[in-house]
Amino acid sequence: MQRPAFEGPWKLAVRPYGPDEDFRYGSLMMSGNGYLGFRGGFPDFRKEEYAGCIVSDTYDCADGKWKELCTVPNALFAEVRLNKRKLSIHDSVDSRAGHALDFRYGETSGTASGTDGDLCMNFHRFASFPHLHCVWQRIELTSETGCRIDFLGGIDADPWSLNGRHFRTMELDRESGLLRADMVTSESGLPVSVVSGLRIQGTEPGPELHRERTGLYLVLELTVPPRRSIVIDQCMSVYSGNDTPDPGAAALKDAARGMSAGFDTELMKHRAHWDGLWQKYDISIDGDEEIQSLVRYNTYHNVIATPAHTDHLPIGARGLSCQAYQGAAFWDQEIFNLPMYIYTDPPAAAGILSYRYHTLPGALEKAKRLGYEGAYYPWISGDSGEELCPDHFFIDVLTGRKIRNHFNDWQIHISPDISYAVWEYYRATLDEEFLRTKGAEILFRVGQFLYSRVHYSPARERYEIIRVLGPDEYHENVDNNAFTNYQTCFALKIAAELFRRLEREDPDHLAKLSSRLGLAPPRVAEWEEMAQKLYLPQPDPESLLIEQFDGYFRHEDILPGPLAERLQKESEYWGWPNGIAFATQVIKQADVIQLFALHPFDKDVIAANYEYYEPRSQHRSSLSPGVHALVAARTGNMPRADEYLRRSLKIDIADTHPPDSGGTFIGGIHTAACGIAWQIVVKGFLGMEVSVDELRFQPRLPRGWNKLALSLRIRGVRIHLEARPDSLSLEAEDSAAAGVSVLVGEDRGILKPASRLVFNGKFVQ
Ligand code: IFM
Repeated sequence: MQRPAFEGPWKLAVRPYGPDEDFRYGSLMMSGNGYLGFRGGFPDFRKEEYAGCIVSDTYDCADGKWKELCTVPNALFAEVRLNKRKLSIHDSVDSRAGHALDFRYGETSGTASGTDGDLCMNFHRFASFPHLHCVWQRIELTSETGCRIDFLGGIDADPWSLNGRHFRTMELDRESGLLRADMVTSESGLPVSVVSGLRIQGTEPGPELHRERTGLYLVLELTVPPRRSIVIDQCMSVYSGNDTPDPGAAALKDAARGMSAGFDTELMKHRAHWDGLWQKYDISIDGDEEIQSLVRYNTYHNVIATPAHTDHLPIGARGLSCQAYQGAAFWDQEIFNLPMYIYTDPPAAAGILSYRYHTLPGALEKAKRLGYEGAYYPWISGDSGEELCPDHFFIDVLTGRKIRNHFNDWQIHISPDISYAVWEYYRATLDEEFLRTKGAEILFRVGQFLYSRVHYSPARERYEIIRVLGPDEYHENVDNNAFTNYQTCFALKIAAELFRRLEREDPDHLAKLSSRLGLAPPRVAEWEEMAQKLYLPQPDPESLLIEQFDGYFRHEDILPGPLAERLQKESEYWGWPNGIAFATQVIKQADVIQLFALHPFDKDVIAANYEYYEPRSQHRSSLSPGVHALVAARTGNMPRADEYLRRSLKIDIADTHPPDSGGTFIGGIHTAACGIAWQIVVKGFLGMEVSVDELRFQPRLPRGWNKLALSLRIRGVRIHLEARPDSLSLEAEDSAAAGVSVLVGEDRGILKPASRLVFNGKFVQ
């Protein structure tokens, strides 16, 4: 396998192009903008090479099982033939041949050459940020000696699709010099249109139209003059009926606008937009070039996965890199992707949380269907908030039988996780308006759900939560999962706290909201009592260990390595009900360690549990290494922090997570791991914590990091932060907001508008 490597600070490249790696490189080198994801790959790639443009808000269920986003026809298809032979990266022997992504500007590029090495093709593609529906591609052909080539470019309307054909009708046509494809999706009946524009510089082509059953192209013969290049620009525009009532007309208009503006102008605007994004999200690290590039690369993928242009769509667990995981949100969204936005771009964060507000009806319906009250959010959530997680996610690869997992009905921590995120957003922004209009309803409805889900045990005189699935998905049907119980307690407490505050400060609003929700003060008193008496597994006084769930320590104690020897097939599912791990202490991912990422515990308790659980974790979930890095960094366990930081940041580049599990395809970009990159640095190495009244840091820079610089936006104040081994400086931009109280170690200061605070100390370990 050919591993991609960084070429300079902002470029990931693979040279030479490895055979049979089209799927991987397609994800790694993709370009995107939160509205669509255009997979990497060469212009002549078809479905066999996993070419695809995945468009948000096009959920459709083509095979009766998996609702997923559509891959739309590729309107940037292009093929070059020399002497009837296709120019292909797979045949390119030239040392220049390869594939790359400039992640500063989301620009995919590649070089392929003819078998004799004379004809060379460079292409360059970007999904525009200022014009979210447009993707551009430029192809340059050069030849030392000059040659005649056949060119075919236009719409390949038979895209790669994971679970069925998503278009029941498709019309291909030419209009006003542009090619268009108009489709209707199979199950949801959604109209989708793509339009393709083509311009060849210096040639008036007068091309012929070439029509196939699944494609419409322009064909022409071109002369490539010696030592000069031919430049071909292509523009694609895509709209669905969820964007506009007439997607065909919108795509035509957009492509025509783009063609008249031209590639260079559009690229300039696109780069300027990215410059603005990096001002918000960039983390600059001086002293470790590899980590620097990796952090930026992961941040890039977090950004292009996020539909920041709207407040009614989720961040998919594989972003828009492919259709795996149904283009849908899990708890990953709130706990892994969102925090970067909370502290750097509050409007984007509010948009993501508003999506959870808009999908409350789905969560209410799920709770009701399962016999509960309030909002039980779906484990896998698309546009509507209906539960997308099927009853049978995996199959038993040994027998071919379906496995009935209970991700959809027992993994209840999703609801308090969303409350936790609402509160984290509020603490950082003090956005009262959001809390009043949307956050309160989320918190109260989750409170109602939890109240109806928690049990009272008269024998033990405490509340308990039985029959759940915590973050470690190998152990289903467990009681009192520590993570779930702590999150539930927190969610009940903040819901009650907010209720009490509104009683004092905004009784009229509260009266209206409570009457709509059927919520009365006595019930809130019961939430308070429940939170107080809810069983929170405590550290054992001697070992300091917190039991992951009731009876976990009685399971067979074996480590993942030896356990793997029991596998009969590599792709076997390890978990409940009959996988090799379910009756053992081997866990799929951080669970008690995940608890430490969200709630404060004594350093000794964290250290003891880290020692215990870390070797027992298989890290089969891509969420796990990042959480281990964060917790280790925050507690000064620098060797582990470094190891897990690198491991988490390289999940996609080093391809550490197989794309198949228990017979289900789960490949693509691991967006949660990308999202946690920012958190590892800021919450981990800088030890940042934000409470309602102050901003705290406990910096511990890895050895070799000379400087760490980034920007935050806290309570409306933009703060530029610079950490060095012996100082931490915070500089606030001018703003109307009042000062922010800052605590660094034991030192306190007030950061006033347009001022700078410097703390000195030993901030390296
Ligand atoms: O949400 C995660 C889960 O924790 C582990 N399995 C994959 C999901 C999506 O990333």
